[in-house]
Amino acid sequence: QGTYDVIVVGIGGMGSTTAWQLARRGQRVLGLERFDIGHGMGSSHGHNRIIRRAYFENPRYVPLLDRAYALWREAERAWGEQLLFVTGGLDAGPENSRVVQGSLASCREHGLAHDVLTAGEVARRFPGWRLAEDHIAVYQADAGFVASERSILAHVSMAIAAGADIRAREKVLAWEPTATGVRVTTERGVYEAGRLVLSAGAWIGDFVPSLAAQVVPERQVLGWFRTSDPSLFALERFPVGILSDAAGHFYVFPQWGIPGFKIGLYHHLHETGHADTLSREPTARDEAVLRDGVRRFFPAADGPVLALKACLFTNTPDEHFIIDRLPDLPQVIVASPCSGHGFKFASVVGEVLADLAMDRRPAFDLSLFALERLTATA
Ligand code: PYC
Repeated sequence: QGTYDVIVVGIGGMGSTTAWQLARRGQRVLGLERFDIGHGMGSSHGHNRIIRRAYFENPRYVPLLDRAYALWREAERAWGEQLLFVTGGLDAGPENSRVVQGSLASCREHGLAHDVLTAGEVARRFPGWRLAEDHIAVYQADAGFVASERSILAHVSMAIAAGADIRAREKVLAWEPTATGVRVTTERGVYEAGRLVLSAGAWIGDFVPSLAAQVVPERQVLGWFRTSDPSLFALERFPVGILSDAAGHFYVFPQWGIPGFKIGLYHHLHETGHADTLSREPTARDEAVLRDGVRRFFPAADGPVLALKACLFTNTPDEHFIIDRLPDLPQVIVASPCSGHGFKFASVVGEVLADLAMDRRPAFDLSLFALERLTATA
């Protein structure tokens, strides 16, 4: 029913930016989304996601972050709406924690401006935060958040305006290689293209069965809590942050979008399964897990719950991304499992995937995200 240069499967965070980057370069793009554009079944809903440059996970992400920041600003100029909000950010916890030491390592390796603050200094500068006495924090002024839901809508709109053929509520049933590229069969039609980008998030294992055992969808819950003093949680006074605790890593946001202070806990209740069957219905237990962090570290936000939303992580064994071509089928590019920390990179990943789909060499070292590292240990 149609022939394209590139088919993008999954029009969420990564797929929407990829479709835009390809369409603005004049590529004939088909974007296929199984749910609605801007849906609540995947990994990007709940309004916003943290962006931070002092990347505790690995300093090798920092060059990508530099480009991600620039591309978020470029998308804002093209679209005419703010997508990136700078609030400052704290990476906090015991001095020897991975969050603090990893953040400092990225600062040192890349010469990032930062302050190291004691718990008392954090409380004085940012009174919504109450760290434990033995905690310290790395403060980075240009951290903040990206408006994730708004970004998907903006990029899809810009992709369509640039000529992309975006179709939602169209589930992909199968794909197969052809002599010239790929054929994709959906519930509504059959399409061919030279290249295929699989950015299907938590469903990636359905499209690349050889990866299914290695990429694990996990249920994650976000909570919004009413505060006793909203001014403590305003954008200008409350930095985003990651807080290392015995319970795991809490991550927090100032009040924006849904009223209330927003908090999540990485790997929440460690509930894994297939993306179709993991519950998106929040429970009282979900609320209790988050409220425990609120009470201990953000006591002025211990008011009634205002919203709870379940979304999905897609975890690799080492929690680094997958961005690569399939080894035997180089016309097929996989970019999905972001292990819960991917959205901030969507702007640059869209550029990288467009480069790969157009056989251009991306400007970054992508070896951290290579498929080979997973198959080598399988
Ligand atoms: O990458 O900042 C992050 C993040 C917070 C929660 C999950 N990921």
